[in-house]
Amino acid sequence: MTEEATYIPPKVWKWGIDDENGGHFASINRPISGATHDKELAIGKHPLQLYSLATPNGVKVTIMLEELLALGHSGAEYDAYLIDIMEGDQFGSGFAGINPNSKIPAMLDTSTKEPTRLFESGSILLYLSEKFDAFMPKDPAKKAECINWLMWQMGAAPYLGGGFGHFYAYAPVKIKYCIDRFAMEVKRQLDLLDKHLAKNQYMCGDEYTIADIAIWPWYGRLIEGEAYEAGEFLDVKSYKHLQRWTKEIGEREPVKRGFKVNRSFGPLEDQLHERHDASDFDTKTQDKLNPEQAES
Ligand SMILES: N[C@@H](CCC(=O)N[C@@H](CS)C(=O)NCC(=O)O)C(=O)O
Repeated sequence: MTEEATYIPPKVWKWGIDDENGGHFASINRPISGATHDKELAIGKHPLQLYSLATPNGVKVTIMLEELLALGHSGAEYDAYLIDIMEGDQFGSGFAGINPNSKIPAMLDTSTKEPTRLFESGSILLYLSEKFDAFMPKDPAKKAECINWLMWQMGAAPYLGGGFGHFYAYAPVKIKYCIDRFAMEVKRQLDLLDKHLAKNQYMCGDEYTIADIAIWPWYGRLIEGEAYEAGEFLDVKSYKHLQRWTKEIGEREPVKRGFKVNRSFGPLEDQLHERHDASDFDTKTQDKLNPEQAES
């Protein structure tokens, strides 16, 4: 019998700090919140300062900012700094001062009287859509629908990432019970989105909104077979309407740009570690900064 099958939880859980079987991310997780070390954050010249990484939660914000800039909102100019969560940057004092929850993305709006701190990707999307009056329907019923789907994404994605993705791809052992439980839930979510998108061009009818911007980085990447190498396992090709929506959004230029910001993994031409100017996309991706590495 495996240890998992025979494990009897003790009366009081204790942090196994030396436990080598903690799996992927175990070394960065702690049962204590707050900063572990002093580290100030850099501040650039633009109104918005973003501290992030191109995970799906991070990409939501960089897509939103690139979409706003594409609409001509110069107040959405931003400096994006890379936070390496595997190195524990999220536990630095400066970062924890903006997000006490120590998770990317975190943002500072320096254009307000006192700088406004922002954390939780859904909250950041809502804040930006209100500040620039964009990507949110004006009609009250449609606005409610948009917020419904935004909140759905915030609640649903942890089952996909922390549940399915963790147990299918990262856990040190493959546990059938866990994989079955979360594969069932993720397939249900995919079916829900597929049925909705059969009747709607975007999540809120014919308007592209922050609901699409929140959902695409998680469910679009999964449906492209990119997340957790689970495309075949989840039979993602069968969700035809979700495939159509994913492709349509992925072809937007601001989405392509937002996808690259704070990316420190994957193809070098997609990695723009920091972004301080629109021209950085042409000159500062890793293939441009390290041409020898790009050729090898
Ligand atoms: N609900 C949060 C989730 C943020 C989150 O989980 N961020 C992850 C990366 S996707 C992170 O920073 N993890 C580092 C850690 O857990 O220490 C949001 O949407 O902003």
